[in-house]
Amino acid sequence: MKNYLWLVALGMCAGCLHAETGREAWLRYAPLKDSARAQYDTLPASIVLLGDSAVLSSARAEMIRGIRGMLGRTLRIEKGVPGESAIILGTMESIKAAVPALALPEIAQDGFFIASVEFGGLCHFIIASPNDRGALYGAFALLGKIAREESIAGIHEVQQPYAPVRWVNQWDNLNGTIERGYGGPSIFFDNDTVRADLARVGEYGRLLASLGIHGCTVNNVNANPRVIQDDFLPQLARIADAFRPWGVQLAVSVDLSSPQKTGGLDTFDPADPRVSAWWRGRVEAIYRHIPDFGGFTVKADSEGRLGPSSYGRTPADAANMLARALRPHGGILFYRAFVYDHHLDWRNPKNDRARAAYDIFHPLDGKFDDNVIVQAKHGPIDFQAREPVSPIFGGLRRTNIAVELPVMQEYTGQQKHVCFLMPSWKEILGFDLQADGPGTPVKDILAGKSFHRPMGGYVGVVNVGTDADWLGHPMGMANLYGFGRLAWNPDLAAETIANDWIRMTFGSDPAVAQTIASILLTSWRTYESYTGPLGAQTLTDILGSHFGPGVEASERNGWGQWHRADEKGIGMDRTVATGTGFTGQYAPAVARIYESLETTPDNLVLFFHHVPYTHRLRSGKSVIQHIYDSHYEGAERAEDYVAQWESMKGRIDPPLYESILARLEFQAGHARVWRDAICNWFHKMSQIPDASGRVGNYADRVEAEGMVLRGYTPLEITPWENSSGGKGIECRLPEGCTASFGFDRAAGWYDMDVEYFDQNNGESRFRVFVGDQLVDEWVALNRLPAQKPGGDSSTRRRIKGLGLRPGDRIRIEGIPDGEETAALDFVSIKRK
Ligand code: GCW
Repeated sequence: MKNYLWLVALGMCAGCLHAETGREAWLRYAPLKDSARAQYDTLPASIVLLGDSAVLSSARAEMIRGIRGMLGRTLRIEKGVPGESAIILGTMESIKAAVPALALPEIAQDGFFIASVEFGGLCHFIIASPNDRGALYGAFALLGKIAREESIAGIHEVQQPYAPVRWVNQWDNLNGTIERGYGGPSIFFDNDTVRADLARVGEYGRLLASLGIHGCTVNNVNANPRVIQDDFLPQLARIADAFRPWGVQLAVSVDLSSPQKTGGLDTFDPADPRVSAWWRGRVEAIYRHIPDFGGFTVKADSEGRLGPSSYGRTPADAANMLARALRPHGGILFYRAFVYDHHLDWRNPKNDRARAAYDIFHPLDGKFDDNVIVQAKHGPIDFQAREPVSPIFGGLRRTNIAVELPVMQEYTGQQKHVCFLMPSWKEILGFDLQADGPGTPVKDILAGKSFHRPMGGYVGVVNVGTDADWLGHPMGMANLYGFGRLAWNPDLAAETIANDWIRMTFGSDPAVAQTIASILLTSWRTYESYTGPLGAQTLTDILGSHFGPGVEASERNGWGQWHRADEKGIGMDRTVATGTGFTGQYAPAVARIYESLETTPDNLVLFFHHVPYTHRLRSGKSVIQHIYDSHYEGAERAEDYVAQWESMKGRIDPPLYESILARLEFQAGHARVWRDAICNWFHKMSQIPDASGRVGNYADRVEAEGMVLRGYTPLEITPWENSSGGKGIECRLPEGCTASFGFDRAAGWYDMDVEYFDQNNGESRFRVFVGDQLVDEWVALNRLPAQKPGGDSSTRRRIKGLGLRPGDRIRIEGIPDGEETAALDFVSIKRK
């Protein structure tokens, strides 16, 4: 008995030790199976580091950690090249000095050379780079190959980054919240100070380094001026210290009005010498604390942020003033092209927010200093599920430029929905802007190749938080991994990236790999199809959370995310001939495609043209039928992800399996909320029926407001389309309320969905009874961006396999909590 208990305890403990939280992400270094391990038997037993920087030491430590984890061997540290085979790690220069006979290739900064070479009659492994962090990247690359069980026999490989700049931004506020962050509070800040414990910052630096990312702007672009005040600098220096061993440079976002807000000046005019002197002083102070400081990111004249326009100056005036302060220290200035007027008059059909970046920045081309990078979102609006590539990338030939990509899925499901963005980013990076005829794809412009620029590249907005899995959804990390891989090599296929990520995160079970790949690789189009169709943008509540449906939220206000849907038709006319003229910002060959309704691809037709609902797409379908069909197909695919995942039971670490299952179930339910909101809105507006008869017909549903209510009271939901029938019910009695109805269909097995509203300002409890029997109970605990019943909070609880008979009474008990009223929308009962 005793022994038995002991065994159970041991089993449980081993389980705890190996429970997957997602914190290790793709750097788990899980032990390989014996069969896979054998191919690495020839790997040397010792490691030599030629050099002693912190970054090189990380490379050696990482090699030891990875080999120990995956192969169960501890590499022996040697001081000089030993008389036996060794892994030799260092800069090209140091390796050449130690082994002059060795021929090494020419490699760009951050690139590396991994080779098994023979000298002195021994077979060694070389990892060499022109710079320290390149050697670290080489170490990660070699370990990645082993983790993916790839052969390294006779390896002789050079890898170089496609673009010189590969950074990330975090939108963390100093109070510890994160703007558009969905993975918990900040790992950097809390309560207006830098956190005492920066362990997660070091771990984040390691993840970034493993992808070749070398810079991180840590605070919100809506910047708090305090971040560069004297008393904050020693704190910032601690963050830089945590990043440094991983070759990640620290940068901060600055508020351009700081000289006036906190600097004691009566102006922040970039042309005023007192202002530039103030900034020079700040920059010098920063570099005294952080000698390898990376630079500044600037958001100005945008969404209420002050900027150079206050003084009639241009973004170039402001950018250069800051860049000149940074230049003597080697710093870079990222100036965001997200500059637009959010008080546009929507009544004027010629107004168009999409034009803003090009209209403002194109005339300034050639006026930015060489250590300025203009940082532009990938599309002309804002991280929508689909947009055309921003014409700004073809419009700046004498300016460094970087693309800003949303790793955090602000407009693509906020990591509550799986939405793997590589297929989207591949389209963007591969898109040929034809600046000089064919041959200027975005990836080449960013790399500086097209227009011979010294700098340029990639900035991912990531917003990791303190959640164990960093982003709030284990699958969300595939976007960070993919961002880094594409920034390094935009020619990688989305499939390769997905497969590599899966292997490193979930192991080598081929069935697991196939299932997850099939979910990931279809997920962006799935999300697009149940949210914003045909380039109409995400159709979310743009005035609030950017999460649930909000068809009209973008219309008739100054934000300019209009899609101009009315009784007759939908879409923005952005043509030169009759619209806003936006298409004219592209080079003629591209402009021609978008200018004509006939040649514009269906998936962007509503971005460029206003058409009647009856307009026939190139696919042959009418616009309205496409809207209906795509939403039904998308919601069905989301449902299918649940089934696909369920077939993985037993093959994945149980807690991880369950947590992903819960998220996929939420997604499938929320996809249905999206489907119904969008379809019903367009149905009502257009008065055109769905050819398949689905829209508006929900035979399996019982509306909550139609049930027998005790305590519950009916509730109008706004906007109406975000709930079934425009209404729900709420309970304001602390002791709880009930809603019940009789089941009158044939006896059999059924699945029952209870659609309820889960807000973040309370934890209501629900219990469901069939007759007197309790069949399910739960607490509304999901972390959703919602404070009222509606499209952001609508959540499905699926109770599977209920045996029901005619005459059964089904009763739901709700107990409210806090501001949350245990609100219900409907119950749907479907035959199994
Ligand atoms: O889409 C908007 C977001 C803002 C964000 C802004 C930007 C940081 O809603 O939260 O502000 O984009 O990119 O500056």
